[in-house]
Amino acid sequence: MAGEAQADCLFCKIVAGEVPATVVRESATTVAFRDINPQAPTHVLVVPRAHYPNAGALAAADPRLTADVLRAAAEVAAQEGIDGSGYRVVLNTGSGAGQTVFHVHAHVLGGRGFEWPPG
Ligand code: D5M
Repeated sequence: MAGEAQADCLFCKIVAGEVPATVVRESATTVAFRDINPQAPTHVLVVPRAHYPNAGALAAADPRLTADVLRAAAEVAAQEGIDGSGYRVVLNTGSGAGQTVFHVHAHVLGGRGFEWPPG
């Protein structure tokens, strides 16, 4: 069923508390935790508790939950104090774009300058 936890999914295991993570914010529908390999002074991942493989699948199945993830990203940025200077929200989609974990996650990056286009 859409959104159901996947036994082999790392982020489902973090959501379930089966794999440890440094959780910085939680809601009824989302969990935010620090990236294990930070690419900026602040690097937090926001995931929906429900399992969807990528942003497109999430948006197609559950627009409200998609909004929850984006709102949580903004709340994390404010909580981390990076909203004033600007921050980046990244949703890598597909292995060619660098997605390595196929449970949708929004990277919230800040605390340094960013270039455009991204690498
Ligand atoms: O991003 C996947 C991200 O997930 C990548 O930046 C590393 C991070 N990661 C991998 N394992 C963990 C654990 N166990 N805790 C926290 N963060 C983790 P992608 O866009 O798929 O490349």
